[in-house]
Amino acid sequence: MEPKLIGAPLPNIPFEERTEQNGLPFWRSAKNPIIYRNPVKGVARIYNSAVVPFGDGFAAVFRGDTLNGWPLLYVGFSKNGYTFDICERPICMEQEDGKPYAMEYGYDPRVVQVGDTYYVLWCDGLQGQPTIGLAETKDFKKFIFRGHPVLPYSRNGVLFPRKIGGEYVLLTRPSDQGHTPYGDIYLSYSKDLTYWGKHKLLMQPKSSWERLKIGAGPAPIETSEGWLLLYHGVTQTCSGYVYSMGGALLDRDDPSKVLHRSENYLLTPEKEYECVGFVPNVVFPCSTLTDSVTGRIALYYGCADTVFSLAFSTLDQIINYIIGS
Ligand code: BMA
Repeated sequence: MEPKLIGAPLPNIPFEERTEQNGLPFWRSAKNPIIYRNPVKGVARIYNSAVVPFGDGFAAVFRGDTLNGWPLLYVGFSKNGYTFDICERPICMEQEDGKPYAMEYGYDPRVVQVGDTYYVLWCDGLQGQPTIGLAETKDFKKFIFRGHPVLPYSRNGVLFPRKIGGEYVLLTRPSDQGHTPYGDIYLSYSKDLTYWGKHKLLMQPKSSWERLKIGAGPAPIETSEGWLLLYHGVTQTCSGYVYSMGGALLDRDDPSKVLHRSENYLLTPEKEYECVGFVPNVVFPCSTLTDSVTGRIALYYGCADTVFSLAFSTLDQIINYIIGS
């Protein structure tokens, strides 16, 4: 039986036929990078960011680094998934009591749609210390801050796109204050998105390309074979960190069970825009679009902490690779 994507059709998914024959399941867009340096006034670089279906097109929450080097979150809208109208003003959130939420910094956002609500998770500063921020929006104009699910220090907070066994499930990567030289992926559970517990270790680094640390990437994708988790893995070389992408399949009813995990990376820095930039040798996946009719998957990823790109695959190619490698 062909593996199937569980979810809605997305006939306008950005997609291009395979161009690269390198034995890996993903191939890059010929239009990469789709967002280049200095995309709007005041923003030097947009990279690790999330794109979701919205209306008859797409909405995005971008990580944008300002001209003074500070990371903030920005909204964008697109009809085709390639070109975005990006708002020049960073996102201003309000708290549940209507008062403004003073975001110290924000980076590496993920967005997941549950019903008619979009949940945004990002690396937020809690009195200066990095941890996960959670907010909700219905229209990408008004964002309501919903607190910090876990204590500092943590990064790479990613929510599953539906409750599992009556609970929301969150992936995090506990860390430290700086360029954390370690990291495993953990699961936490909540009935109400406010109180989180039952923390469990999900995965630790395994292969050489990810031996330093791993962190969840886009929101897990529900498939007939389990939850497809794409994640980043980091290795250390004598000239710095290298960020690649791995893949695993988790049990649909109990995502703490890893059914399969690829020994080899699914994407690694190869192109000049991935190898050269503000931080060289980084591919950092943060979101996917999926079309359940064709099995097509579009992956958005940041490159070298400088530009934003797209890659493509289909579910069968990814599953065969993860199970076979
Ligand atoms: C991580 C995060 C990412 C970044 C990566 C490489 O710690 O800060 O935003 O892409 O480092 O610099």
